[in-house]
Amino acid sequence: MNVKIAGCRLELVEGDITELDTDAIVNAANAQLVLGGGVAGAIRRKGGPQIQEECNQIGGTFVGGAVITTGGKLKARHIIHAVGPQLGEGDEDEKLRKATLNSLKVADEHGLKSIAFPAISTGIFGFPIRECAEIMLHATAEYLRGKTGLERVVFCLFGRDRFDVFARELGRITGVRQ
Ligand code: AR6
Repeated sequence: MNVKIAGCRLELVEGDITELDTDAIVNAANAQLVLGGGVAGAIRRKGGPQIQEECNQIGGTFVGGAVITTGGKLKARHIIHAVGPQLGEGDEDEKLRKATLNSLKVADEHGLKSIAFPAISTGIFGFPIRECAEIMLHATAEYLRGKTGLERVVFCLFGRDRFDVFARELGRITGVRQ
């Protein structure tokens, strides 16, 4: 599913984010920047040890923050490590919104043209998928209506069910149905 928002293509795909060749892929990180399971585990396995070493140099960031490393051996040249909230810690919606906006900002600051997001916080961190879709898609649409050099933003969803939730939510926001 594809829509245009202020000249930028916003795309939904189903699959493994570590296979994508966007300028950056976003890692669903923790505040310590220790690559654990889920998306982070796939990045660690396919990208090689260099990514964790770069994370160790940075040391960590706040919940809602985003930092950048190289993509190691991955097709994507950069990884943007975005820290989403854990369900139950408080102020989750705003933290997820900030994690999305800060990732887009970091991409722009580095002159990147394309970025791919997973559904941050909806795996090990336990945040509900529908609310995630609403928050991340709204934040992205809002960001793209401002000044940006981004040409393509992808949401890469693991499994048909999660893809369908994002597709419904994107349809609701843009009025486009597919
Ligand atoms: N490609 C795309 N999406 C994926 C992939 C993949 N390869 N693998 C999982 N997902 P999670 P979180 C989906 O757990 O909830 C780690 O230990 C998954 O189905 O990766 O933010 C980190 O180090 C779910 O919908 O991230 C942190 O400590 C979504 O990606 C913590 O988990 C996010 O799941 C972060 O937890």
